[in-house]
Amino acid sequence: QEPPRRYTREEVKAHSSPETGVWVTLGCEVFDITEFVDIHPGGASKLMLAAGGPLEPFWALYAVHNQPHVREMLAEYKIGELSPDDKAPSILKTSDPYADDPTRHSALKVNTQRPFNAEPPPELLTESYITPNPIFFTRNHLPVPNVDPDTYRLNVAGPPGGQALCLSLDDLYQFPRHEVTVTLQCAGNRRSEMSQFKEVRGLEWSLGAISTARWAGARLCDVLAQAGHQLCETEAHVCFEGLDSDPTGTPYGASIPLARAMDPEAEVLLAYEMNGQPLPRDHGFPVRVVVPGVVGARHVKWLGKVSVEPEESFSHWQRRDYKGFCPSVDWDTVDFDSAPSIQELPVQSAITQPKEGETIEAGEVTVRGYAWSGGGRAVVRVDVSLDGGLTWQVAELEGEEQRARKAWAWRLWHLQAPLPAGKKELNIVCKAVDDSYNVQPDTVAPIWNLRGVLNNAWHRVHVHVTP
Ligand code: HEM
Ligand code: MTE
Ligand code: MO
Repeated sequence: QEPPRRYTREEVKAHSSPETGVWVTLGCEVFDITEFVDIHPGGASKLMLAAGGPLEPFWALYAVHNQPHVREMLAEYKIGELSPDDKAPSILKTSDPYADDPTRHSALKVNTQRPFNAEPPPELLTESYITPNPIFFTRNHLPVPNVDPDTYRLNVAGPPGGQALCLSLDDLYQFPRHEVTVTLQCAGNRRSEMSQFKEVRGLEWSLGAISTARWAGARLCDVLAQAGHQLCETEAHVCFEGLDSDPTGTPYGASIPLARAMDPEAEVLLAYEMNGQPLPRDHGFPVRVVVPGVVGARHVKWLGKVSVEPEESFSHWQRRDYKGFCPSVDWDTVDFDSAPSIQELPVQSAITQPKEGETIEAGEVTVRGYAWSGGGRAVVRVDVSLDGGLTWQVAELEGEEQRARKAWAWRLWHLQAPLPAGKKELNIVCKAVDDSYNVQPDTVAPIWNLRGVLNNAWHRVHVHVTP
């Protein structure tokens, strides 16, 4: 084997544009990624930030790169190694962008630390109808901004001839206070079951990327009306920007249709309270959007800006993520513009007790779980099978009654049933039905998609029974 070609950091630095070629380093290895720039899944402009230097400071920010398939991809572009006597660069000493993140509850099951993504364990998730703030699932794409409530301002763009608003927290408190109980679910909830069927790209969420809180705040329709916005005949979207941003200064963003935002019955909130407390930092302090019945990604946290636009938000997370595709679409053929952004979610349910692989006592079994549907559709029934789906029993729904067309929060449910004598194992399955009679598909196969979103297949748990 030949010794690797050696380069100095100066030489690497001289390759930082498409004209000279684009080189980067990782550890002591040098890569020529000129050909990769235009096909980088995170975009060429982000990748170019690292051109001519080390990847580490950027990959520290995007943990998505700490995966084998990313390392393998990079390995193809290796051209050599740094000279052993070349001094370490000063850029590596850049401060950790996550150093200021809040401390978290130790019960949370952490999927990634930076950015912080974590879910409550199943046994705590359905312990209470309202999820306690410290164990509410957290889905951050970026470092948590530290917002001073005294200087905080929410910018609301006005229509032509209207009134742009610049609202302090006190200004926001002047709007009628509205409270609503809403379940928030990430589109990636239960992704790990989807990736067991076939590899997907995304965080390995179990069944806990869903939680419920009592939110209080100003109604978005009241704030928009104050700025002079009205419903219009032409297509329009309300775009939100967070105060969290990536190294290019691009904020997290998302949008919802104007018609939903202006509908008082849709109860879209600019929330400043979660379960009677100011929003915790991880959940958007001091103000976040809450869009009942709609995928978590549109509930923009640390809200900085609201505007009404003729098109959906141009954010990566609106246009290049959080969309569903046919199972045959792969990363070479995917056309993100061809699919609508996820808004209302489909009917969902999962078993939180017993847990996969658990051993239970003979005699009787208690099965517990949650059920929820998007768009305000109520859960009318949860069916449970103890024999893999051959026969079914109806579970008992608990928790608050749901309002017709405004069933924003989940139902918890349980089934207590005698066990057939002599059974050594059980295949427990659950499926919910909503008030449009939408049902869940029985397996992942027909709904599998490359991003691993929208998994609402029957949830299955296999347990052993002691004689
Ligand atoms: C996403 C590779 C450099 C920012 C990705 C993905 C791959 C990748 C394979 C998709 C990962 C997945 O979804 O599983 C690479 C390689 C790089 C590189 C090989 C170096 C040669 C960078 C740099 C930045 C960056 C320097 C930031 C400044 C991003 C972002 C995403 C991404 C923002 C999207 C993350 C998301 O979907 O949430 N990259 N990347 N990448 N990358 Fe990179
Ligand atoms: N808002 C901002 N500003 N930044 C984010 O990373 N993540 C979104 C949404 N709002 C996000 C955001 C996603 S994908 C989800 S699922 C929910 O917030 C999660 O909200 P939670 O962390 O309060 O559970
Ligand atoms: Mo999400």
